[in-house]
Amino acid sequence: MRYLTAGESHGKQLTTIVEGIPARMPITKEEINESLIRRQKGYGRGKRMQIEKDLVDIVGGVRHGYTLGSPISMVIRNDDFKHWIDIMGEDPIDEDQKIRRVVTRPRPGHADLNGSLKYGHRDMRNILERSSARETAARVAAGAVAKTILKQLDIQIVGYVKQIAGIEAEEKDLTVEEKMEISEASPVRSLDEEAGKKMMEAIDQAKKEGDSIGGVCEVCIEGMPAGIGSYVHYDRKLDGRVAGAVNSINAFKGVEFGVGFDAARKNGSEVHDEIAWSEEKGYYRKTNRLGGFEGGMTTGMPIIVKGVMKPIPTLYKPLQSVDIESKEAFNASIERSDSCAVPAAAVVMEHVVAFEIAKGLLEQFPHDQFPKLKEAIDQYREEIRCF
Ligand code: EPS
Repeated sequence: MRYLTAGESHGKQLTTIVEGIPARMPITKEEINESLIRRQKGYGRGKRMQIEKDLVDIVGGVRHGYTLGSPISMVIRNDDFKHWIDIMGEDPIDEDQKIRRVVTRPRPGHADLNGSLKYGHRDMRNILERSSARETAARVAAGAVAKTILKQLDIQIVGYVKQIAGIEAEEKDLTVEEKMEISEASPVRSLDEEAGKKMMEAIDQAKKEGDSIGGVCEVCIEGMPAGIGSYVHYDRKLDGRVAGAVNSINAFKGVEFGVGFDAARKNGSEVHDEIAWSEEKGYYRKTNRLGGFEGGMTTGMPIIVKGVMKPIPTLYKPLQSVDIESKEAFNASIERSDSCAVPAAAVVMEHVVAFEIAKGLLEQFPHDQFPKLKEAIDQYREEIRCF
């Protein structure tokens, strides 16, 4: 199972191709659209989200509500493209025609300068159009396909916001369903209403000051059987793959599982989870400090993964940079930006994690046909319960 995305932020469309999805699995575009709509919400987003209405068009791999086993191809149109046709069109332009909105001033914290050095573009629009977080809409479409697999295998996944600008949501003992419902009703996807209000105030303050703020997102997965992933090779460790996927989201700078970085301050007896057994559940852990992974494999306990997002680097408040043509210093300022995208990033994180989890599962079981995959996983669940 793998996916590719294509498309520029102000180009015609975003395209996602997902390969390796079992045949004969029920799927609808409504499920994918639900994910795309969730990603567009969130307090702190800029004007662009008022322009876009992200809806998917499935153009391959699905027929009459079922997957065919062929690549699933999906398209999300960029409504903003109508304002950018001359600037982002694919046709060659006359030599005497002046290219508009050329970017020669790299924004600190963005891919602009490093991307230009690497690819030799002197117009940094050629970099920023693709490095834009607009691309995460296409990744959410891929993750939404993965989520339909997980859902039909009784695996639930939800992403929410743990912290914004240092304001922490209090830990609450909630089911995945409750987490889904509460985070969905919160403008900042917080499970803690009080903290959520303070997060919104912090976003208002950042906006007023022309600044941006970051935070921490968390994803929780329940229903995963133990023993998915492997310890035998670095690239088969499922927690490693999940961490890579999370860190690849635009502006993400770090990943933790369970107690995460706090493990460095604790003794082993405070970090590891004692093993127990019951007739009904089979093996289980008395606690879940390691967040559902041991030895690169799932433990059968809920998977709890956090990702930290830096403040968006596109700021109204100018930061110093250098124009690559004149080599003169200037203060970078912009016309349009989000002041906080952490709530939207929680949805993105949920979807990139869903993809890696579904991929790990499929690798371990026959998956050409969905009914056979489901049967094999049900049988494995019973085997490990009786082990
Ligand atoms: C982004 C800048 C903004 C964001 C965009 C990511 O877009 P624009 O440059 O058009 O104002 O709104 O996010 C999205 C378009 C999206 O769909 O999430 C950036 O520079 O990364």
